[in-house]
Amino acid sequence: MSDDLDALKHATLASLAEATDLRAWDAIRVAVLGKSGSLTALLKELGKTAPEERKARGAALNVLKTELQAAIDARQAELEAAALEARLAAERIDVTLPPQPRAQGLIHPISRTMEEMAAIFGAMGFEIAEGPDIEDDWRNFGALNIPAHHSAREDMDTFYVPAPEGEARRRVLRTHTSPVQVRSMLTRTPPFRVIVPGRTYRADHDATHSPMFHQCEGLVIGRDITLGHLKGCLIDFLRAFFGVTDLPVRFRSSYFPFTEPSMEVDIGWSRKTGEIGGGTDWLEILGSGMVQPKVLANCGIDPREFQGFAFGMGIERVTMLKHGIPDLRPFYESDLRWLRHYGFNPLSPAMLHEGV
Ligand code: 2NL
Repeated sequence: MSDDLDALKHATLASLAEATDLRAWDAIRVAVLGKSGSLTALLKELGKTAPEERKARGAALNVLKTELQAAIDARQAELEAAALEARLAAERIDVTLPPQPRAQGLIHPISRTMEEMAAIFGAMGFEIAEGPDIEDDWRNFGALNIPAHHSAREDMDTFYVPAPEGEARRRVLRTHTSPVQVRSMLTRTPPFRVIVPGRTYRADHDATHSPMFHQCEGLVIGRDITLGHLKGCLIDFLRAFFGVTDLPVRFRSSYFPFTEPSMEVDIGWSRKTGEIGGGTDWLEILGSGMVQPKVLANCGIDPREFQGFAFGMGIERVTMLKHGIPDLRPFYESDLRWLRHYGFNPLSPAMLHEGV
């Protein structure tokens, strides 16, 4: 092989070896075998070669072309395989890695209890009623047959709010959710069932009382509502809420100005272990009674035609009992460590199961 062909062969093989990607490889291919490539140019010059050298030169050029074409093809295969390997490595997925961390954000135990109550009473046909935190004295006390000298009405317990511009009477921060039930009786047509979860306010503040706390009250009004309905409804609720199907429930005679007869409701538990439904001790859990006829009349319902029952319970208290939370104060402190410990994952099967 003549020197120039030998030089071209070695130069091409060397640059092919140096080409590390297909772009560089293609540049070499075009520079050698392309339309204006160096080997193509040599082939074109064959016609100008002296006739006695033409045959040998042509044969040498053809051998070189075959050789270089083979080298170029082989390098292409190598580079394509390397590119595929690199892509497979880059796109590799480790299916054994743990999944994405779960969504952040937890449901506050107060919210969870209110949602569970809404789900249980909702299944019994109750609607949720809401109303303002600031009420007038009549809706909070008068309509409920709470006398002026009643302890809950004294300045000690009630937060007063100045009368609005142009009005004579001061307002109160509702001391219970009952004014919402008063509103329900005034605006709804019996029969109806409502529960009223919400914020309430009392001016006592110590380790077991917060000036703002939460209640859930309920009210059922109909033509033939009896104490039997009250008992069945509350027994079913308490067993569903605490998840104990044979939970012992006891009704104990009591007094409230807005119900007659009135009953406090106890559940069985163990004072020693705190286990709900276990042990031989009783724990007061809610207050209830048949709505006082005067209260029905105050709220525009004829007590000769309709009667009903009502009940009320403290959300914080039942939440602490259900989940073994020992202290009331952290409920309102937004301490992330407490919230992470007692909060609920909104996507957990338990939360979805509650239907809330
Ligand atoms: C308790 C006791 C109770 C009611 C609340 C009520 C409301 C109206 C009429 C009649 Cl508008 N009653 N509510 C009745 C009995 C007990 O709550 O210990 N709450 C924490």
